[in-house]
Amino acid sequence: MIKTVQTTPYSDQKMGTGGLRKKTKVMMQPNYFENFIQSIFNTIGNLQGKVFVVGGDGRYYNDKAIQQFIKMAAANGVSKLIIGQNGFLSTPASSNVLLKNKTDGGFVFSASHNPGGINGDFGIKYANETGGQIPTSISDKIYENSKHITEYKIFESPDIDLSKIGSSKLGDMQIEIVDPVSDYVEMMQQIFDFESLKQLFKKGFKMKFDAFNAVTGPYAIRIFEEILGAEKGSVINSNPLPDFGGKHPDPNMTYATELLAIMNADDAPDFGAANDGDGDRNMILGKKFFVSPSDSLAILTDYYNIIPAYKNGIYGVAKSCPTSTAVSRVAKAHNLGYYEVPTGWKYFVNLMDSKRITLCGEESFGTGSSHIREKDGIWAVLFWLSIIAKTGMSVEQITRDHWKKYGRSYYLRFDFEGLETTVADKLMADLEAKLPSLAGEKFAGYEVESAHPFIYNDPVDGSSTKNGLIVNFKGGSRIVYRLSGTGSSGATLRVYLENYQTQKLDENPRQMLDEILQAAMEIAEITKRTGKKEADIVT
Ligand code: VG1
Ligand code: CO
Repeated sequence: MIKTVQTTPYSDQKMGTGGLRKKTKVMMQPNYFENFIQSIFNTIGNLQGKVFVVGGDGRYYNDKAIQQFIKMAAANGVSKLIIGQNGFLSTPASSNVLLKNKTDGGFVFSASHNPGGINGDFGIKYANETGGQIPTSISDKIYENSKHITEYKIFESPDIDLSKIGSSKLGDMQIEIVDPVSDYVEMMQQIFDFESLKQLFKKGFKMKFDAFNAVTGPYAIRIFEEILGAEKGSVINSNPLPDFGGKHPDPNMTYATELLAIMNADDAPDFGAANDGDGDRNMILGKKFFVSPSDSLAILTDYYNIIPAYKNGIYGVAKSCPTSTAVSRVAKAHNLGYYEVPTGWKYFVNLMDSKRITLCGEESFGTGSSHIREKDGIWAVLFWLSIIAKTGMSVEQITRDHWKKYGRSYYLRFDFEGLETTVADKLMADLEAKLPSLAGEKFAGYEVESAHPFIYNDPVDGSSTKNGLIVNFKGGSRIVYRLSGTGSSGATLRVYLENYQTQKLDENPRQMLDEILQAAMEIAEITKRTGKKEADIVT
């Protein structure tokens, strides 16, 4: 039975950098989730014949949300849903299923690297037929729709059993439950040389992978332990739990404490890695050694031709604006096309579809390629393992070798969290207004060469996006300021600092960035305006 439910709009259903992300309790308000899904359906229009992929990272409220989604899809005339078994699909796996089956879109219920649980966050990522998350032009329409919604449609039925692989029907809609892991594994086997990776582990290579009790556990166990032969226990926190066992599934130096302790011990394994809640981010570690994500992108790009899928050549490479300039030097050396886009993976999609780029990445622990249209955590780990297998070098040697060849971009991101939105907005507006007057000024001994907002003109669809403010110093150092678009409360100011050196390759990043940090604080009047003397999180 199809039921039409009367509803009243919520005013805050605007998608940010990675979809709609809210406190779980906000998402659980009456009709909140349903309003948003109906707004998407309304925006798409006629759903006859449409097929969507659905899954999530297993966090709290996933089970309820997926059931509601299935019933709403059936009531709105969707023809078919492809659903990950038990409601699980990582973001990269979802993009793969979406593209492989040429479906019309995909939904991942996840707040990515944000904590889960009833007191954590919940989110909705919506991709269209490109396999990537929708452009702002579409999310704006959905937002408009959400502000005027008066009713939604839902099929009245008992919950669907998601535990068994196979096909069934709800009303006229077909439901196909698929193994969330197998297609993904197959794709990885097509990209990388699994035989050489098996040899690596046969020789006694040791790794630890932290899945933070989120979605990547089953993928990592299957690939690293069962197929490649890494010893049992190589994957830690591998059991997906609704609250991630209380962990904050953000693979960085602040939250990956368990893995960092393992990798900093004297008996550390050769290699360490972690993924975020929905499996699109990665952190790479060696024995007592951390690889900055911006360096990681540059290093992967430098080694593209050792990977079977890329050995015949790649189109080009792109990074988000705040990501360090390391990859630009590799692009130049290999004579590759090079692009800089605003923060958010969706901006890479057009570049991949138009064959301008193959590889891309962000400083926020995201790297990927055009095999799908999302960043891909396990892909990045397999790429690193491939470089190690090929070169016989350690993570640290590979990275140091890179610095010797190209110089080193010392890089850190400083996050000022929990700011009042009005304070943060004014800080950015005032800073933008004074950028033109900064050229030639000196701060903490650094002279400003140029300062301007980052504006991206998409070469494919002609859209223009302004995101972030850049201050360039003489000598190659720079600051990028921007406000986060993924928070679920208040505002976060992100300050990205880079200091490029060709001779000093072995210094402490924090020290190398200390003066630029002072300059950054001074230029944006951070302490005066926010009361904060230092950043809350440094990654
Ligand atoms: C952050 C990162 C950005 C990333 C986004 C989604 O956005 O900075 O690089 O694309 O999260 O990541 P923001 O607006 O808070 O800086 V994920 O792992 O949610 O998909
Ligand atoms: Co994520």
